Amino acid sequence: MTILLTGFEPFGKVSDNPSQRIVEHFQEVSSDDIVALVLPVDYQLASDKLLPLIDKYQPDAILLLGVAQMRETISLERIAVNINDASIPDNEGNLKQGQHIVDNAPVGYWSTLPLERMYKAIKAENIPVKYSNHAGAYLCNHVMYSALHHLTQVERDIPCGFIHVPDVTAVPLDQQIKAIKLCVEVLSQEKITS
Ligand code: PCA
Repeated sequence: MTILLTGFEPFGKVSDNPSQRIVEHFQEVSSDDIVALVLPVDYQLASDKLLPLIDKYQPDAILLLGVAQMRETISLERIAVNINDASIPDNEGNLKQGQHIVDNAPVGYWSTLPLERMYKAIKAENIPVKYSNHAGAYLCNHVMYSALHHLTQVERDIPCGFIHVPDVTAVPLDQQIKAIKLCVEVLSQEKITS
């Protein structure tokens, strides 16, 4: 079982990105089952880094993480949309507004993660969690859309989706790590039972 787990580097007003800290935790505890890496907050580079890794590792599941600073809970994202549209540029200064991520491609993709089972597992531990209908239109949505589109193109039917974590003042980092561990467990169970 191989799970590809990603987070993001700092950007804009986020000087310390909890999604990066979560990925670093998984790198430190190093498990054969998890390939964990931090993506750049750069539209082009983020997909250029992520998509070849999907082909290289042929993971059984993909769990993409990022921070949504204004939210108060873990957010399980339901849908990725084919648009880059943000009020701030990426870390390379690229400002994208109202642009397709991929031309002539579907308007959106549903997450293929077992969201209900993840929700229940996180809720059972009293960690704040909610469903969210989409991941915004900045880098997080960008990588979620890009990964799901890529999997469709290469005809790989594996669970893939995005989870936003809140600021550590809303949910402490150890609780965030616990929530993501629970999601990894759900994905491992999914593989065993399928
Ligand atoms: N959050 C941003 C991009 C990187 C991150 O961690 C987002 O929600 O799009």
